[in-house]
Amino acid sequence: MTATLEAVDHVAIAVRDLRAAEEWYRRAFGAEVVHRERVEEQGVDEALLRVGESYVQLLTPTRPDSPVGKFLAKKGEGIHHVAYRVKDVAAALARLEAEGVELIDAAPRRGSRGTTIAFVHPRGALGTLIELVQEGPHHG
Ligand code: CMX
Ligand code: CO
Repeated sequence: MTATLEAVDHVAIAVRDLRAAEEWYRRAFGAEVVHRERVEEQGVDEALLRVGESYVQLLTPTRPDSPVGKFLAKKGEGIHHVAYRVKDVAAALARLEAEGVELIDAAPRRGSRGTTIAFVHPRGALGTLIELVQEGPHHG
């Protein structure tokens, strides 16, 4: 069976104060922000810190009823999701669907940094919210 996952793209951490979190990573590890973006569809402001070939994605909500807003209210700050890099999000989703895995996104959508993404529900994924990330923009 061929492996779908190529790398850990990012580990995402929900935080209340993005600038304070960036500063914490800078002081603790010398980690620098390489990208900042607001993703309105997801209701988040994000900061990406490069860690080798991967990123740490610091996330803070732009509105309380967003996924990260609800997560912070319920669980507080902490790891929100793990994102795996794949060659082809649509193909990975088709495989998951064939395996009967519960998806959040039935089809690929636009992610930050000009990527194409999809989320897998934590309920059917060992309690972990999983994001699949494909380099390159989503068309369609
Ligand atoms: N990790 C693990 N479990 C989670 C979770 C998370 N991040 N968020 C919610 N859950 C669990 C809850 O604990 C709850 O479990 P129980 O049923 O056992 O109590 C269940 O999922 C439902 O939780 P909820 O608080 O009612 O939340 P919703 O169902 O409204 O939303 C989810 C949960 C995962 C469907 C929603 O957060 C989502 O659609 N996420 C995908 C999009 C996203 O996270 N966007 C922000 C990041 C954007 C980016 O990375 O670019
Ligand atoms: Co992410």
